[in-house]
Amino acid sequence: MICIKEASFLTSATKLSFCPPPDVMEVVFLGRSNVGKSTFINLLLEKNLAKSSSTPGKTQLINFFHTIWERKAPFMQTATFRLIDLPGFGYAKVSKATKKHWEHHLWEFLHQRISIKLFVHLIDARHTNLQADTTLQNLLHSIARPDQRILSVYTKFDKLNKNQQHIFYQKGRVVVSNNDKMINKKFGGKAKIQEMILNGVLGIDANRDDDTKTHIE
Ligand SMILES: Nc1nc2c(ncn2[C@@H]2O[C@H](COP(=O)(O)OP(=O)(O)OP(=O)(O)O)[C@@H](O)[C@H]2O)c(=O)[nH]1
Ligand SMILES: [Mg+2]
Repeated sequence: MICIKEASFLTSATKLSFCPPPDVMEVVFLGRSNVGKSTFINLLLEKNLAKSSSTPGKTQLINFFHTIWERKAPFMQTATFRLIDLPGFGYAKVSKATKKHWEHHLWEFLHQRISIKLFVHLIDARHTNLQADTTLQNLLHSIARPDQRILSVYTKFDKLNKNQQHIFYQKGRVVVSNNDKMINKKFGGKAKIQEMILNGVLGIDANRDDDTKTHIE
């Protein structure tokens, strides 16, 4: 059982040089625009901190949130880390040059930021084979250091029919229905996702015998 002891907005940055010093562990949320990054952060933190919108391109800055998480069982453990909400990629209503500039900027950010312990890649459960997601996945695997973890989370699970949902369960994928303010009970609910995030930050690896450990890709 995890308790979010503190969760607050820290700062926004327009570029790498404006980010706070990388002196605290961080989790970064990545994915296409409108996939549900900001909504997912709010769900995890049980608070409306990250701005979400039905219009793609809502998040335009690198937003940092300060958090303190506490695990009560099987032993007491407290962890302080930041969550980073990024603008989505693939947002069409900006110029190609702006897009290119941002992608370069993002790549630089992900590669150089030594405080990142966990990359959370959000993928729309209805569109699992998009080139943009494959490219990001490959990129993350190519840059991840041994102390960094990658977790794929499939959003908008509520939009799938029962048969489609069954396939996700069979594959053991991490699924969420952000809009319900809950994560499917059959999957393990919000508590399980919070466990995965905390384990990922702390570098506790997957173990098939214990389904509260992070599924590392
Ligand atoms: N049905 C459903 N809607 C969702 C889910 N997650 C997010 N949404 C909705 O999708 C829209 C986009 O959510 P955001 O959290 O703003 O998405 P984002 O990835 O932060 O978008 P950008 O900031 O543009 O990159 C909002 O209208 C959310 O309510 C989900 O799991 N299911
Ligand atoms: Mg957002």
